[in-house]
Amino acid sequence: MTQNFTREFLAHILSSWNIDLNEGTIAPHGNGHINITFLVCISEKKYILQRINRNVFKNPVAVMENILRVTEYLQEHTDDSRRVMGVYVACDGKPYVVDEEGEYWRLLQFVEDAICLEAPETKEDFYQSAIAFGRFQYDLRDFPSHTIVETIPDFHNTEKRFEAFCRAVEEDAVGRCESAKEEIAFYMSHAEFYGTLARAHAAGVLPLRVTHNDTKINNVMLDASTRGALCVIDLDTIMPGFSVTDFGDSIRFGANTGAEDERDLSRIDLDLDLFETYARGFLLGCGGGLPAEEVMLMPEGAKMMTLECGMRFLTDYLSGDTYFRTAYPEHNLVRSRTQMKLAQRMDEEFETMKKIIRTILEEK
Ligand code: GN1
Ligand code: MG
Repeated sequence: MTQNFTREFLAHILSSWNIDLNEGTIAPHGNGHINITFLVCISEKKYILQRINRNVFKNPVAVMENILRVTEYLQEHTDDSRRVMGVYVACDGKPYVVDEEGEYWRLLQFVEDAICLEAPETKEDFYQSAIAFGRFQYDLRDFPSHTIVETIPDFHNTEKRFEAFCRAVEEDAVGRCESAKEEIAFYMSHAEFYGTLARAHAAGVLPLRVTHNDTKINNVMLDASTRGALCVIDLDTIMPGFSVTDFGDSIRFGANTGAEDERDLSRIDLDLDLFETYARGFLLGCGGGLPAEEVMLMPEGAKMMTLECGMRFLTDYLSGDTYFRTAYPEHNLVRSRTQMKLAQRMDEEFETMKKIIRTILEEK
């Protein structure tokens, strides 16, 4: 997995797209937990170069085929090149390049005059990100979902995530269970809740749609001058899924008053004003296309994504940090604690969240 990213090596990779780094610059870019990202500048032209994480994406070819299919579909439905982060096809016609070590690389369009935020700076920023994700959902409403490969099976199957978590606790592979007793007990105590969305799906209330599945605000580009919604990025996890988990993951990340890896839990809270703001933007972006009984499950979606993500961080901590990129040994434990605090606040405010959604629906 470890590769030496010398300039010569990266220049060699870029040559597969017929790009000459000779006079250009290349530097690490962004804050993703999974792939490795570089910004390439050649004269005035910029590109995003990424190495795909093969530990996470076992079938990188399918990931790229999904992305190519979806971006081409979206491009056909818009005249604005900044509305879609397109993929560059390499000289051999493929949307990726494989290096000598079998690692997969891709080159993406750089969206000009756009910004990407780690947290909303204003309520309007969050509202715009909601419009972007809602619109993404809406734009793909007629996309043939059966042509999308499920590149990470059961990605948001929280019951399966819980099983994996229980196995990690049982195995205690690196002897860390003792240091996470309270957190383990918390995620165990919600066992009954994890099947809620699957049950709603089985009951016909929650259909499978084409969803993004990683709807953090840092996966949205906003116009740098107007700060209006431009496009959604990081399309690795486009798969069939539920609208309310796309909604919920945005709340988990963006309606938290603190960062995902904040150590001071007194800074973590659920901002109900941001919750409402996002709900309004998302529903507007969706073009009123979601039935009321589906929309009413948005609070469940928010709580599910928070518990699931917290459980995933904790599973990774207990397994020795093999999945998410970490900066220090307890990083994943710290992340699982912020999610725990946020989920506790969601438990307390659950009826308020329900009421907010009901009110928005009644206004229509
Ligand atoms: C990962 O790559 P990034 O940072 O956008 C993860 C998401 C998690 C998120 C938590 C493929 O997303 O599922 O919610 O970290 N992506 C994958 O910050 O596992
Ligand atoms: Mg990302």
